[in-house]
Amino acid sequence: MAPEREALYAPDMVMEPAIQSLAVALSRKRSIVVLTGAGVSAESGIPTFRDALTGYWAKFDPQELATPEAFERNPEEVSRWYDERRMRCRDARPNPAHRALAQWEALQTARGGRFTLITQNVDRLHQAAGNRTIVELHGSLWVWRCTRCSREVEERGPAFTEFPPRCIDCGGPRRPGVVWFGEFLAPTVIRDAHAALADCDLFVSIGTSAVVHPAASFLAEARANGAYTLEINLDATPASATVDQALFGKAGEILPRLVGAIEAAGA
Ligand code: BV8
Ligand code: ZN
Repeated sequence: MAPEREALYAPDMVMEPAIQSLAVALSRKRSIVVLTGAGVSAESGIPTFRDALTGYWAKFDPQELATPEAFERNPEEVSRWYDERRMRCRDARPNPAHRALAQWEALQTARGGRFTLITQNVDRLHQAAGNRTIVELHGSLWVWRCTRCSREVEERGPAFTEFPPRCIDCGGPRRPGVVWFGEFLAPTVIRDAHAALADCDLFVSIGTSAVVHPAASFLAEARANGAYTLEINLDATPASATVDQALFGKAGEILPRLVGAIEAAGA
């Protein structure tokens, strides 16, 4: 753990003074990059990616299901899993963590600063909360792509009635428009992420276990570019030992307080 940093846990008597002093420094940052993971959507009722799968899915490892091989082997089962997750997201609304990040971007932009939200999440709750500059690393659960003619449709309706769902143009099987393990991220997304990291003086990792690449390498990249690094997460992760500051607790509780303090500090 970097000597100058300290791990701060949720109890208010410790966290509050830290948030206040941190906020003054963060209010002066010129270019901010935030990386989010499934932990930011947890308080919207969406299980995180590595939460133990329940019910029928308990016997599966999500990492095994989120692959092109799994879809090849059993398109019905994989499309059913994704459609069940799409239904969970359909009932979900942005939580205070999402709203605080949208407020932070608006604040930073109003001050003439830069703010880029890089997300690993596929639920589009950051868009729903009002963030504008979003790099969607792993695609979206709402978009379904034909594996035969590549036609893409955004699906916001009720659960599919056939698995895999079929393409209305060519009848081909459709897959979720997400990036699976072993698949390459879109070149535009990689380009935008590295451009933001090259320029940032603050990097914040929120609600991610920091194990999936290339997202997991962004912290080191930002640090190498001289950025101050902060982690906000429920539990310690491989990133916790290298950030300048770690705040442990729920994103939906910490972020509104931090962004409120940043707003007050810069007023
Ligand atoms: C690629 C879409 C080129 C599908 C996902 C380098 C080293 C090692 C391995 C690799 C490497 N480069 C590439 C790899 C292979 C692989 C990889 O990273 N493997 C690792 C895991 C070993 N990467 C890839 O294949 C990527 N492609 O690089 O292409 C290539 C290919 C092969 C080989 C070399 C190069 C593609 C990766 C994308 C995979 N698709 N999602 C879907 O969603 O189903 S990733 C999946 O994991 C989700 O998107 C999820 O977002 C993401 C990361 O998980 P987290 O978001 O962090 O969620 P998790 O549950 O893990 O953690 C939640 C955290 O929140 C926890 O820490 C918890 O404590 C915290 N939390 C909970 N509640 C709260 C909270 N925090 C705050 N508040 C709360 N309330
Ligand atoms: Zn088609």
